[in-house]
Amino acid sequence: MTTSSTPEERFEQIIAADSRVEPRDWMPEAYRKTLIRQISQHAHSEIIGMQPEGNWITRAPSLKRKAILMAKVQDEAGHGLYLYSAAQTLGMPREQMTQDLIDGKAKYSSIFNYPTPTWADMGAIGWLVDGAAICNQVPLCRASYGPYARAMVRICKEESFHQRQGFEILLSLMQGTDAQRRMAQDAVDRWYWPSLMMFGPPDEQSPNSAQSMAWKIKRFSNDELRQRFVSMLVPQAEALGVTLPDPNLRWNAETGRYDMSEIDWTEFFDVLAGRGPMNAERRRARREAHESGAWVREAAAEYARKQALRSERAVA
Ligand code: BYC
Repeated sequence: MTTSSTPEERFEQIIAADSRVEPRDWMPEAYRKTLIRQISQHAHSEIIGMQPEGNWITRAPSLKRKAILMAKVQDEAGHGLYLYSAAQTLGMPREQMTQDLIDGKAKYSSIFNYPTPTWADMGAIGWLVDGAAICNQVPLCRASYGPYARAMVRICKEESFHQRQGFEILLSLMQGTDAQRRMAQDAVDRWYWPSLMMFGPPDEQSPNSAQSMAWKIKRFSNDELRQRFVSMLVPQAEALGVTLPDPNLRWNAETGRYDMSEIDWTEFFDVLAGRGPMNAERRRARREAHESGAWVREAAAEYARKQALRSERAVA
């Protein structure tokens, strides 16, 4: 790299070399904004994503299931924290992100606006939602922004465990009674289409994809990742003995892709506009948790103040 190159040129060189942009590096304002948008939405998704499963911690069918579910929900809190920290390296204050979420100004994944009425939903979320998350997020481990890519490496390791625990819940149900098999199939029927929507709108309606791919934040388009996900699901559904609820789903040897029915994009855009079955409830619960946690933030700030005073005195 020549020392005479401009900051713009150095940025372009980093991207072209498949290297990492770090917080100290100059970056275009639009690149910074895109990252803040995507990373903060992702962080919010992890935090809101704790709610549908958090609902089942007290009702898990055994102590072992309860411990596993609690660990998974805790992992999601951790993912949210890594991602908020990554967004903070771009100059976005954490308080601002939290406030935007509570005020309904910030987006989070559409998937978390659906209810979880049965235990089988924990299996379907793990298998389908975490499965979709893995397909979407493994390529993000190679995202061009260093702190995001590094956070994703750890997140993806944990997501693989999450997906396997969901698969195993469904497998146990499918090996159980008729009622349990029906419960598992019903959950798969309800979560399949929303999980396909997680990848975002079709490529021709995705305003951010082209630029994000040019900047190597996204490595694959929304539709490409959706196809990969379906290819991963088909053999797993067979192993489980569940039916994916799409009568038109079949392998097309000519195109080398799966043919599938049209996704109901009206439902997706309705959920994004705040009209999903659980949107209001998710935001209400997040706001209440934030308000009732005020004393924890105050206590932590006071503790930090006292620690700082103590180390100042020790130095003096
Ligand atoms: N839900 O131009 P596009 C998880 C928005 S966490 C809501 O394609 P982009 C997990 C999009 O933001 C799951 N909004 O956008 C957690 C954009 O709106 P704005 C979250 C969506 O960014 C706990 C507009 O639609 N995963 O897996 O190029 C437990 C146009 O879309 C959605 C991530 O966040 C959606 N599904 O691509 C278990 C991964 N889809 O911002 C699991 C990181 C699109 O212009 N994010 N929108 O107002 C990404 O990979 C990308 O941001 C997306 C969208 C593929 C989601």
